[in-house]
Amino acid sequence: MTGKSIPRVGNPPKKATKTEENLLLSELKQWEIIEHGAQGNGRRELHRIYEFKTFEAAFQFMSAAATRIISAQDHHPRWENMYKRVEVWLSTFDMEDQISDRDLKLARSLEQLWEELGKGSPPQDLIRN
Ligand code: HBI
Repeated sequence: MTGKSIPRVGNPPKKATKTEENLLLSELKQWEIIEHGAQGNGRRELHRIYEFKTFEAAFQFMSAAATRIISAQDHHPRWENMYKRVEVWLSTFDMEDQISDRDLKLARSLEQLWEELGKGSPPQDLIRN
């Protein structure tokens, strides 16, 4: 590694406004905002749990998200896969773990991918031995 920081793709992140956050929550009903820290000045994250019919469907979603969305947007989720479930938390670490426009965009993109892949259905091309 040369030690140089990788230049960010696109414009620097902008802190999401309350209006922008509320619009997203009204559009994407499965998402919520988690606030850490007592006085509300701690980390804030968008949060969503995806439930799939099979592990393969869950893994296909993560793989497709990684190659089609996350790398292209240069914005990375904190996510956990447990069997048929993928739990996602989005915040911007370049902005002390606040919610930015990048998080809003990624949430919308993940939701679109969820729809495209059949809302949890198993992958079509899976051949069970
Ligand atoms: N992903 N969630 C998140 N937050 C960031 O601040 C962030 C990222 N992916 C890439 C990125 N920042 C780049 O700015 C740095 O890797 C250089």
